Amino acid sequence: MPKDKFFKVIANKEHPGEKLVPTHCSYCGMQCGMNLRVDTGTNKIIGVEPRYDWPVTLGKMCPKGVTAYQQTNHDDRLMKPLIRNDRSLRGTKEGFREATWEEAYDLIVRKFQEMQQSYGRDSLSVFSGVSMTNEKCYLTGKFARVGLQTRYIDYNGRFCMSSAAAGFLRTFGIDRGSTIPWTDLHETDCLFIAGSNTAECHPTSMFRIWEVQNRGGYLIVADPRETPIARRADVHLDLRPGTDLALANCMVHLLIKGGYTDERFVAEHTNGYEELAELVKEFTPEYTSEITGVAPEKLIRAAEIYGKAPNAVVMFARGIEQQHKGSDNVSAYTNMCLVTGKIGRPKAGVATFTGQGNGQGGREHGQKADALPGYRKITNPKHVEDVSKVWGIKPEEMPQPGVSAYEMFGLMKEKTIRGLYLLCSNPAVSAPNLNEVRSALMSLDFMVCSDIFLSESAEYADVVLPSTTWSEDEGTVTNLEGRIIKINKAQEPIGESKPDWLMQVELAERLGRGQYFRHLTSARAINDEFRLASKGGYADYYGATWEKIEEQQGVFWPCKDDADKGTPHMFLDKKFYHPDTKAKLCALPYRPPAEEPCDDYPLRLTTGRVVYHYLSGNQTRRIPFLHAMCPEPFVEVHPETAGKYGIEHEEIVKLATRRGTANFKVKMTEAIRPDTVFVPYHFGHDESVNLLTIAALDPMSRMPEFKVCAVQIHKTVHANKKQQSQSEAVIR
Ligand SMILES: Nc1nc2c(c(=O)[nH]1)N[C@H]1C(S)=C(S)[C@@H](COP(=O)(O)OP(=O)(O)OC[C@H]3O[C@@H](n4cnc5c(=O)[nH]c(N)nc54)[C@H](O)[C@@H]3O)O[C@H]1N2
Ligand SMILES: Nc1nc2c(c(=O)[nH]1)N[C@H]1C(S)=C(S)[C@@H](COP(=O)(O)OP(=O)(O)OC[C@H]3O[C@@H](n4cnc5c(=O)[nH]c(N)nc54)[C@H](O)[C@@H]3O)O[C@H]1N2
Ligand code: SF4
Ligand SMILES: [Mo]
Repeated sequence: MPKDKFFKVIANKEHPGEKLVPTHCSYCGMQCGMNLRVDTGTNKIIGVEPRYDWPVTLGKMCPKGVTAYQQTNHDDRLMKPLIRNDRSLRGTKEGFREATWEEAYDLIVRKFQEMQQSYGRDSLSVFSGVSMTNEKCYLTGKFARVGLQTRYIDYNGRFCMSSAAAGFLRTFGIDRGSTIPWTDLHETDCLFIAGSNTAECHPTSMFRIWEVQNRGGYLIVADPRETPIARRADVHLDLRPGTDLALANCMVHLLIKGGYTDERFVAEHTNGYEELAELVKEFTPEYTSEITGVAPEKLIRAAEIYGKAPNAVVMFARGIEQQHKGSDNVSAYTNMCLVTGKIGRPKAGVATFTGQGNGQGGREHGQKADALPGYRKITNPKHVEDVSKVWGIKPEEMPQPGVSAYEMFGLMKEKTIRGLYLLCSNPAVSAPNLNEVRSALMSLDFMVCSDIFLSESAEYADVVLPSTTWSEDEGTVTNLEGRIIKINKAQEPIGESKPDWLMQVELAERLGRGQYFRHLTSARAINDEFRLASKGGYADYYGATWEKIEEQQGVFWPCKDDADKGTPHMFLDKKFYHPDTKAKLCALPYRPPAEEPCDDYPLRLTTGRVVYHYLSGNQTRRIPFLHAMCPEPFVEVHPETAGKYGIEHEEIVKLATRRGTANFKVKMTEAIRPDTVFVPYHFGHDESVNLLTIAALDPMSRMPEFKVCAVQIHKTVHANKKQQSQSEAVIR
């Protein structure tokens, strides 16, 4: 396809009567390139084909991506607003009636105004998500602060990218998820990957990872489970969940001991080396082995490989980040790049596997409790002034910072927060310690939920608003590299569904705040304002126009103006974003997980994903192929552990923590440590593993410790017949 046709609709010559709309997948941060196939008679999406011309993924897609199009015209789509007429049925699918948009808006506006009059502006809250475009994420932040005038807004990235963000901000003074473009990855000499199940969660990165090994390079993987990448790794560091900080400190210990440090780089471009060198002295392979359970020889071999590699990339994901010391883990692993000087040049650096499609852009433009567009701080008077100017408000009208996602539920329970506008997230499945979260949702006076399907969280709502899918609207998304890309509209919104930005503009009008929103009549108009609002911030998108995105196959931020082509490689000039331009080496003492195993709760529970489902599963559980491949959750148990408890493969067991219990079918596997069990979290109601997880929060990032808590495992008599018979189906 000629480049100038990059995101223009093209005729499908192979299938007359069809057109192809170039866009990207709705799901993960890879944002694989795809063409949506649209029937030109009905103007409906009917299929998909990969886009070979997309440089990041080169025509690769995973099972979720090839079926993503089936969401758009799915029978379960919400077509009209719903109003709850029976509050006693909250927490169930029952008790709703269909309504017109006017009725729904009237009710929302009346309730919101009543609550704010009686209990103050901050009695309302907004909880959002980053499966939305930058334009929607930006507008949601503005809608909370200017439309609703509340301080309480936070989002699901708090459960996802917040530790990476906090760690990178501390180390570099800026938080761009990858310091290099993905197109460099396969050319490096060593990949050190910690806490990422890349093959299942970012599958279209795999061809680059295998290519490193095919070229004679090395792969080191740190994961308690033998995931597909761990299986093929040159060294698998099979650590106990929650012990990464010791492992990372040990790597730095061994890099110093082996003489692999770059003294000149350390002296000229970093601070804190002396303190770090002192701290890591203690982390000998033997001592670290006691904490992590990883054999000392493996630790030594891993450090040697990384140390000797001319170029290397340290990569990580939620395995290390979803801990109550996740941001310390991020800074500690990043120390490896800094002490060896393997950063600030092509093919070397650090990257986190950003989770959601717009996990990067969505965290930069003001959905966080303390952040404003362009990664500005709501506590910085200059930043507030800059953004207030763009928004047309007085700086003193800017609300104060709010609290983090999980903490909002605490405020709901104590009735400080009384109303919730939830969009693009399903916390009744995905938040930790669900018994608490579900009772917080029950305690609300009034709740609005905008979604494409009736989610488990929508079951708690008083009004449900039907939103459009990604394929029925346009805008930009920032992928896991930091590359801003364009999502294109392939069909008109189904039924009466509307894009979230339009709901907010219309609600603002009815709330008497129309003057700040009514000029925003399209995604394009929002993009213009949002680029301006980001101008001069750390995450400067001002120069990333839609035209430039098309011309260059995406634009890497920062991109300051028209002449700026963007920044694929970070720190090429060895200047970091702290005032003295130096990166900070962080000396971070080891701390155990918030909840260690004990006699009563003897095992470690960790949670995560499978390739067939996405997050809370509200989208993927409805796709027939994905459901058939993985119809229910399971618990991975090592045969040795199973033997100890007299448990068999495919038997239903009960898991119990200090917070709750849930039953799962056993998947017996040697690919997990005997002291650890694993459950994927994509399922709702009593199948949610989050009934068990702990909400211990990282003090810096406020990330909950999804990745480790203490658990009991019990044999069950097959009392639950229904579940037993359902469980005949295949597990993965
Ligand atoms: N198929 C699929 N792909 C996805 C998603 C999805 O839901 N499904 N979600 C997207 C999103 S939003 C995200 S955030 C990413 C998540 O991507 P990942 O972080 O790769 O996924 P997880 O399965 O949560 O966890 C990764 C690994 O961490 C390991 N782990 C657990 N505890 C520890 C620990 O203490 N230390 C270390 N080093 N490792 C540990 C687990 O065994 C697991 O293999 O995936 C994205 N892609
Ligand atoms: N135990 C455990 N829990 C976890 C994790 C873990 O590893 N273990 N991981 C955490 C992580 S990394 C994440 S990212 C969170 C994610 O958790 P959630 O935020 O719950 O993620 P989703 O399932 O993507 O929820 C998005 C919802 O919005 C809907 N939706 C999709 N597109 C749109 C749109 O354009 N507009 C609107 N209004 N709605 C839309 C979807 O149907 C879905 O119901 O889960 C976290 N929870
Ligand atoms: S790897 Fe991620 S973006 Fe690519 S097709 Fe799969 S879910 Fe979609
Ligand atoms: Mo995530």
